[in-house]
Amino acid sequence: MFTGVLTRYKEFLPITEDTPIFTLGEGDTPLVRSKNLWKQIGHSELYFKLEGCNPTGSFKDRGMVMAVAKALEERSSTIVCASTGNTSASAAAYGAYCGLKTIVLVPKTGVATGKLTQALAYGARVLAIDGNFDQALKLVRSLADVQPITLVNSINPNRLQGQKTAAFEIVDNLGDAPDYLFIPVGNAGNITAYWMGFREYKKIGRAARSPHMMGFQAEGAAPIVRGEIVASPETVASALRIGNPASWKGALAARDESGGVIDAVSDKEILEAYKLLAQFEGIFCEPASAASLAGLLKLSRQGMPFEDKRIVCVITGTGLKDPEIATRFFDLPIQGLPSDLSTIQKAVANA
Ligand code: AN7
Repeated sequence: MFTGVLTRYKEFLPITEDTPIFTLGEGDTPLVRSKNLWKQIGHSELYFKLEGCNPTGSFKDRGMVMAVAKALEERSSTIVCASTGNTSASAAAYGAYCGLKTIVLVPKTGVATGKLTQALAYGARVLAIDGNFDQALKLVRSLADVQPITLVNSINPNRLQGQKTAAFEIVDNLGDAPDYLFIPVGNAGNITAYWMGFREYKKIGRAARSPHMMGFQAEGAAPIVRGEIVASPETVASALRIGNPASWKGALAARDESGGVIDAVSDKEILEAYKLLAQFEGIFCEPASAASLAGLLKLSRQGMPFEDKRIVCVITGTGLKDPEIATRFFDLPIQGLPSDLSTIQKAVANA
């Protein structure tokens, strides 16, 4: 039976007798075996963890359910976050469910339409600032310091606690950790959370090993790869437009402790992977999510051997979040035709 992450992984989470337990259906997302692309990647045993199947369409829900449960426990009445989009959609949904006032700060330009629409639909106050994500995060941090508001960005440790459950699920599904975990990196919360999850499971013997953590930033927003803050992060993957990640140190620790890498992929590589996922695996994700597969393809082409290796690519959010990018990039040839059988027959024959 479906339980949600708070119930399923209660013993691993900061849950007390006073923590309310609820779920909007987050977690227990599919781990789908690659049908076609594994052949291009050194005949690996390749899986995709479909985090777009969470209730608001991204992995953020795992952390949000925990952060909002703790906010309720602390009798908070307002939650706030900065976001490139998905965090705001998730905060707005959980805030609505719990009767909390939700305030989200987003960059005025570049947030995917679907994400903004979600925040508005769930009834959040959306404040669009004349600045980027990093500036928005700085503002909400200051705000939460001076007002009785709960910050639900991933600097709230409850967020990472909830998000680590995705690593638990992978091990529970596969019977052990994979050899490699490929994951997009923006604010670096998710890679930090996965690493925490894998480490915890190994420590108690539920996993015999832990994976190499392979994090990928977008080239125009790759502060960790470059070793310096990026003042104006730019990439087609709007979710990853982050120039000063809050969990920078967590990402470095995940890389170094696991023998992994943090590398960058270009917009071209991201869009290529985005298309391959849709057209060879039937997985429509948002561009940011394709950074994991783009990273894997890049390393594979550079000659890294993956034969028989068990690999999981985390697909962090659904493609429906960003219909404009899809329409622009896929350049969909929609054929307008009269409602006439012989015309349709000809079109079908030529398809
Ligand atoms: C689809 O919503 O930062 O490295 O404000 O939406 O944990 O930040 C989103 C990030 C990957 C990067 N994939 O994860 C936000 C936000 C998708 C995302 C990331 C994001 P982190």
